[in-house]
Amino acid sequence: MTSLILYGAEPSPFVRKVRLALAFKQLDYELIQVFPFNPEKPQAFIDNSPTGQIPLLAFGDDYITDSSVILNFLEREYPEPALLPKDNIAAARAMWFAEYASSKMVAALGGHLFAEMYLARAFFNREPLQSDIDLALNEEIPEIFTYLETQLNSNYLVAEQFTLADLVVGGMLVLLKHCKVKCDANKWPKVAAYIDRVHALPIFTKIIDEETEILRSYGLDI
Ligand SMILES: N[C@@H](CCC(=O)N[C@@H](CS)C(=O)NCC(=O)O)C(=O)O
Repeated sequence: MTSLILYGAEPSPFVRKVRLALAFKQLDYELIQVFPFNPEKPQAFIDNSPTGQIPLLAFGDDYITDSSVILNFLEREYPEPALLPKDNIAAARAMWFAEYASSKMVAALGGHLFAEMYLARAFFNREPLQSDIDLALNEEIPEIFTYLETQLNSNYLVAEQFTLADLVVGGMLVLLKHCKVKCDANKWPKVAAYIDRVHALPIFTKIIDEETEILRSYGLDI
């Protein structure tokens, strides 16, 4: 079987997205630690990540950049178990939620909340921007919860089955867990139950436990 090497670091939500997909498809891989802001990087990463961003996946001698492209590749190369439903409209809906999570959700939960709460001091050597944290908590996250509440009509986001949508949305919601931010079940009952349901799945419990341990080892109060 062709070897898989993932270049990246656990705190990245885009790396988590790929790790969850690899776990879902039960694929073994090696994780080579790359922190984008650390100038010391493996030569293979420097040569094959044109943007310098993580994650980067090596599939044998080939390199694939960008988490969405990597997930698309994994779905084509390893079709079972499937992340996309067979129905084209359901598949498009799953891809939409993955896109929403990778843009709108990551900006709020990753950029404004997690990065400011934890990474600012530990990695960027500066004080957190409280205005960004407040924006995320008071405006952006409630808006995301309200949207998701309107979209949840079964246990999962699309086609009453676990899909790409739940993998990526659930993956981004792990940022809230790390930040100890809970969804108010009185305001958003479906979302609160959904978060508990998805995060109780074995691929999520494993990654949440691993990340918690790693982030604590960096000195973060997770
Ligand atoms: N669209 C990219 C975004 C990846 C991304 O933004 N990675 C961040 C870490 S979470 C990074 O490498 N940042 C460093 C930089 O932008 O120079 C993907 O989905 O893989």
